[in-house]
Amino acid sequence: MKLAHCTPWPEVDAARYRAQGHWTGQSFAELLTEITQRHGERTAVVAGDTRWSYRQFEAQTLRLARGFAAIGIEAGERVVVQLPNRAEFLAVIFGLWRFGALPVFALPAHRRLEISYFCHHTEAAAYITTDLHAGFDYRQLAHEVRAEAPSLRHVLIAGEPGSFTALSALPQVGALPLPPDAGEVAFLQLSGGSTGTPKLIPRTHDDYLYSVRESARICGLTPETVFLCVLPAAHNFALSSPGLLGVLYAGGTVVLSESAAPEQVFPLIARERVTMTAVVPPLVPVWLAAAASRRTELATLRLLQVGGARFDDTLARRVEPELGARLQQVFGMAEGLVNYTRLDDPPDLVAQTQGRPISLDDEIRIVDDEDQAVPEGEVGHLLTRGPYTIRGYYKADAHNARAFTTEGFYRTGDRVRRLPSGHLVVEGRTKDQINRGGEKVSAEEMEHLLMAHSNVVDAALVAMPDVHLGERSCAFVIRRDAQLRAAALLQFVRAQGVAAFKVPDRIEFVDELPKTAVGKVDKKLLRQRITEQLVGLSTAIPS
Ligand code: AMP
Ligand code: DBH
Repeated sequence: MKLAHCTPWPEVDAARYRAQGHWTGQSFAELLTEITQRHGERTAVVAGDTRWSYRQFEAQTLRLARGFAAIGIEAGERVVVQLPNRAEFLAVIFGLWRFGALPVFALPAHRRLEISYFCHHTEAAAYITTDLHAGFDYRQLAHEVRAEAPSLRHVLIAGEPGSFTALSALPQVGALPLPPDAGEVAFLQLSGGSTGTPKLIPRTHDDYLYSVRESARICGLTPETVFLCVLPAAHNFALSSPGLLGVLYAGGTVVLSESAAPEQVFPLIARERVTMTAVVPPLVPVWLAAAASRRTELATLRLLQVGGARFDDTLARRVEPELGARLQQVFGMAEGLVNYTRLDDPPDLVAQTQGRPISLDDEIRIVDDEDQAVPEGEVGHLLTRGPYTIRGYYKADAHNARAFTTEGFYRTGDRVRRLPSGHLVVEGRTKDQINRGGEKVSAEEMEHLLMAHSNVVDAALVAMPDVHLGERSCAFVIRRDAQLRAAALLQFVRAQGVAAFKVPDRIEFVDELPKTAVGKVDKKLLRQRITEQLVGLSTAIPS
């Protein structure tokens, strides 16, 4: 691991993962060369009007790699990538990987505060984004980011560049540096986080590709697989479980969609003969409702993966009868560990559990508050360590001391129980986060943004139940004077430049925040309070 501020696996463990064949020494660049040799004329990527064979895809990545090298981006340098679900996303990341530059994965929803932070924190050399997407002009964002990020030497735009440089117009160098070593960090992935600032996750070629290969095997991928990507491509689920990378590894076809709405997605499934896709739980009822009248469009769909947040078992049982596709639950995390229900699991396990780990070498501990194992079958905190789970976040020493045990186990912040079969059931969480239908909001990050307002004395963000998203966020706020209105406070939060999904769904002004015996804000009580209030509302107002 050459990238500074990363915690490598101890050499004994690394040696074992290599000896077992988990870490093969192949980098992403070498993988692409190999799959292109094997599947050259098959279709690799379909997005909008773009349709690339593996050979064309490889040529695109090489052209970009030569361009990046020509403008002076070097191996080991960080490049913030914020692209919608278009073919360029894949060409850019493989282009960077070709000579060992490191993508830093941002989401299209991120705004000035987040992108500037990623650029700053990673001392990024470049920021690659798009022109327009979902009604938003990313070039405007790029202007703001560039003014705040002194390390940025380049802003590159996929599409109409405005005053920046177009990805399609990069100069070309002849010779490229050699591909990186597979033991090095390949990219920085984003964590949903539970702290004041987002945490970045250093993943190596070796560790990530192990999870990708095994995921492809578990999900039965073949060159005939046609995978539809409707979640943001950079999301760890869509990228690697088995996602875009797993499908490319298997020689299948990746179809990228910028929309997840049935009106756009169902015709695309029919046209491209899509066989599998991955969604977050809130999309399922929407697709089930649409399938009632347009199921014929889903005739080729064989596997629906659902993950990112807890999926309700009643909905789970409707998937196969109503969509005609088998369900697979996926419980994963960008830090590493991924669990799948297996294709041959009995229906009850598929409906009621979040699956079991990828690897026999995924070590699982389920413990109480003192880190002691709970009796088998009981609920406890999930700790994990293994061949593709990080040992530390990037540049986050103080947080790492809390997020990992001294033995290197990652404290997932999830509460789970384990069945005799090894399957895990997610029962809740201890991390201070709101899981808004798969989109994670760190309470502390939003509390800081609320408290930056001169009229706010204190703020606490908690989850409140929601029929569509599972959870939404509610901010309890103590204000200095009653002139401050919720709408103005929300406007203040937005104006700081954050992803819309993080902006509180509700504000409750209060005179004080309840405290626990040790003097911390009692969030359990706040969650209870807002839940009761919402139940009261729904019974008081006839629907
Ligand atoms: P992150 O660490 O930001 O990648 O988010 C991963 C977290 O998402 C996990 O630790 C869980 O809290 C949550 N999560 C992911 N998949 C599931 C699932 N299938 N059921 C419940 N929670 C999930
Ligand atoms: O929520 C996640 O982060 C997630 C869900 C499913 C994930 O990272 C994954 C699969 O790999």
